[in-house]
Amino acid sequence: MEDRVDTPVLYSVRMHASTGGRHLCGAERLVGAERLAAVASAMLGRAIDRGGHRLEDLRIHVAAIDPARLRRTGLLPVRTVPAENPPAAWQEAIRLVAGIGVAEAAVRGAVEAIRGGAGPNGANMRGAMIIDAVTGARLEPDPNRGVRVTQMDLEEGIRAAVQEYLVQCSAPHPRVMEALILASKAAAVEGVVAELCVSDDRDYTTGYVGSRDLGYVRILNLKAPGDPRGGRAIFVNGIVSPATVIEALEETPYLVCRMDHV
Ligand code: WAQ
Ligand code: MG
Repeated sequence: MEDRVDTPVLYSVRMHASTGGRHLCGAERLVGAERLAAVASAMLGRAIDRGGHRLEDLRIHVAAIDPARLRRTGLLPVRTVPAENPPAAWQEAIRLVAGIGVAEAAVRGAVEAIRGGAGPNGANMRGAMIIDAVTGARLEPDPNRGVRVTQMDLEEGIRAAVQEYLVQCSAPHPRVMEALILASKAAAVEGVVAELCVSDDRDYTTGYVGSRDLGYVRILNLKAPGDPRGGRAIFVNGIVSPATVIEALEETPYLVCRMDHV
């Protein structure tokens, strides 16, 4: 599924825009030198569009990636499961995740946390909960922030094919592509069993579960329109230490470079 390769140097490009210390928008890519200027400029444009006159601070950080650390993996295959309402959708999510070796109590704990606001004060977290697949214990070092999955992108050569694939899947929204790239990396990290995600956007009601075995399974109506609660749970097995898994999720660059299923 995953191997080391020699590729021309890639750069991690990260943008973060804020106002009064509050996050406005962010983006990140892994690109070759020849595309750096275009990608940074597109990020700047996007932040200006989103932030308008509220935009106070914008940073773009560019860092070369050590080719020896780069991992390559495949895109998870996508399918969509309909559900009539949130209770039915959650039941389906729990059934799927419990079906691949996560203790049902651990999944239910994650679901309750996401529905109630996973941070200590009932707010949404910036990152993901890390949950022991057997005991259900929360393992993320900072329960306010959670663990941010970063350092991943599509290899430029398959971007158009992935876009076309998502149109065929009736899911052309750019946020699906972003989530699918994140989920493809998370699923490839050793020690990760499954991921569960609900958007924190009030009117985006589709969520997903992801894993190497399940693929990327979109679940409709995971929450009612208008509900601002969202979150992510990443279930880990005890074989790899949590610190190692977290380090890989946050720091190891992954390039999604294949669509094995198409
Ligand atoms: N790493 C870990 N957790 C994150 C990250 C990240 N990079 N970004 C967001 N989160 C957590 C955080 O708790 C958010 O509140 C929550 O996930 C949801 O983030 O196929 O839009 O960016 O139609 O709102 C799924 C698409 C969209 C489903 C998910 O998530 C589909 C989405 P959001
Ligand atoms: Mg959001």
